[in-house]
Parts: sequence; structure tokens; C-alpha cells
Amino acid sequence: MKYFRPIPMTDAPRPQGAFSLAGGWCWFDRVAVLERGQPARLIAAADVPGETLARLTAPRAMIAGLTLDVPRLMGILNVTPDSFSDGGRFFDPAAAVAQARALAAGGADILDIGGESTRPGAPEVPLAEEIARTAPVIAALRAGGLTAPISIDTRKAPVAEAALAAGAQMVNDVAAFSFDPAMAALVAARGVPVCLMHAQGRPATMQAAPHYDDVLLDVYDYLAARLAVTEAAGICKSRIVLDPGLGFGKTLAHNVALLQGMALFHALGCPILLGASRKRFIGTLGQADAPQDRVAGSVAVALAGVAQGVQLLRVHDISETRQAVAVWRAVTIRGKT
Ligand code: HH2
Repeated sequence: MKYFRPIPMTDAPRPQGAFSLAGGWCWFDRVAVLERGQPARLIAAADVPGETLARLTAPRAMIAGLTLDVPRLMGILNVTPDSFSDGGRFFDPAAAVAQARALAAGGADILDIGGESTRPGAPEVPLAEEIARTAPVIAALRAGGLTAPISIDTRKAPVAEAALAAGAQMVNDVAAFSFDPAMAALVAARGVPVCLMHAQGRPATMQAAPHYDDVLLDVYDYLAARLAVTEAAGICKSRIVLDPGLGFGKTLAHNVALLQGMALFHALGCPILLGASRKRFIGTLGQADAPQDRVAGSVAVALAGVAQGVQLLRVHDISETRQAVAVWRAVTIRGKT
């Protein structure tokens, strides 16, 4: 099987005959053809098979009311005692509400609220507890007039259902419907967008010995398979976001390979979400032991994602990322600021 990874470019003017990448801010006129066990080779974009080229170039539909012709920021709020970066800081509902408002005021386009840590080694949170952590915070935000879209970060249908009833309008499932099969029916019935993320293994054991034949192509195949299952469950492709799941059953080398090859995922025809913020591989590369010391490295990864046309960045540090993306766009994409 052949895989087609566009080589994203941003400098202006866009040459004649170049194609828009997903209707966004990048263009491409060359594509790397990848095959398992073979060296990559470059071809002209015009020589990519028609269906793949159509998926690579088609503008993406709005997600939760957000157009995706510019990079969008998803602000992370973990209402947990044990998340790897912000665990315990926003466990108190009043602190969570205040942080959500601060993220929105700082420029978050959408908030991602979770009540179960999925850090390596994390234990599973009982259903009732996860609902009690998340739904009241979402209800309080809506009661207080917050209008920013909210996504619920959960693997469990009852948690998603309670969050949607409280005012969320998107589901972010790090298990891509493989943990709770009832998720697909819920998302289909409610007509909400969903993010499907790749993970190898479950949080409790996923970092024990992750293994891939070819991490980029294996993750691509997994996401393609989950996309097919999700569409078969009656969920329209225009409501599906895909995420390679950095840090979920991945070594440093795996994370780096995924980031370097990120543009491949555009060939699936859906918006891409990148969640690298403050993760351990950034600490390893940037020599920063504490998650809160990984902000600059996280911003660097976010910009690397934007340079490959990634539409959604899931980050803890909204104002720093917002500023970096705004400046990067101003100095890189002439005529598109
Ligand atoms: N990463 C985390 C949680 N949810 N969802 C998506 N779609 N992509 C990600 O990369 C992702 C995610 C883990 O980060 P965080 O929420 O900060 O920590 P914890 O799981 O410890 O609460």
C-alpha cells in the first residue's frame, strides 16, 4: 500500500499549480510516497491519485462552530487531583470555573474539560466520580454565560452524555470508541463532533514497551480503521477530528517520527488535532523535568504542527501559544494575517 505525505509550504506567493492543504494556510506541490520497507520518494502533487488528492485539498468543515482555515486553540482543563501537569490545581469546582474563564479570556477557541487523568500509570476513575467532577463545572460555566464551545475529554458514554446535557458540544475520546462501545451510538444520536485519538494500550500500562513496525504508518492505519468504524456507526465524516495521540504508548523516537510526518494525516480527509502540551518527550528533548517548565518547548511543537497544517492545538498555555501562533502567521504567511 502507498501512503501520500504532502510536503507543506507556507511562503508566498504560492506557485502556479500548487494545491491548498485542506483549505488552510499551507500549500504543497510535492508529495512523499511512503511504502513499508521502501525508501520514500518524491512525486509531483498533480500525480497523486485523484481520491487522495481530493482528501488532501478539500477545505475542512466547521467543528463546534469553528472554521478551520486558521489554527484553533483548545484550552485544557483537568478537574482531577492527579493529571500530570495541572493535577490538583483545578480539582475544586470554583477553581475549575475560574480557570476555564481565564482560558477563554486568554484566547482559547474551545475548552477541553476532563475528569480522568490518562497519564502513564493512571488508575481508572469510577463513572459517578468522573461525572461529578465534570458536569457541574460545565453547567456552572454555561449558567455564568460562557459561550465558548466545550469538549468533554472522556472514554465513557455516560460521562459524555452528562457533559452534553450540561452544555458541552463535542466529545474527545482518547480511546477512539474502543473503551466504551456505547460512545459511538451516543455521538451519532446527538449529532456532535468527536475527536478520535490513537493510543497503544491503556494508560495503566501503555508506556511499558510500546512497539510499532512503522509508527507513522501504523498510526495512520489505525486512524483510518477507526474512521471507517465511526462512519459506519452513522457519524458524518464532517464531524470527525483525528489525533495521532502523542505520548500514548509512544517512545521519544515515536513522538518525533509522528511530528516529523504529521502532514501524512491530512490524507485521511479530516481535521487534525495535536496534543503535545507539556508532555514528557518535550521535557526530555528540552531538559525540563517539571511539566510547568516545558512551556517554551510546547510552543515550539505547536508551531511545528501549524507549519504542517494542523488545525487544532490542545494546550495548557493558551496565551503563550496564541501569541506565538499569531506572530508566526504574521511573519510566515504573507497576505493571510
Ligand atoms: N492528551 C491528554 C488527554 N487528552 N486528548 C487528545 N485528543 N489528545 C491528547 O494528546 C490528549 C487528550 C493528556 O494530557 P492532559 O490532559 O494534560 O493530562 P492528564 O491525562 O494527566 O489529565
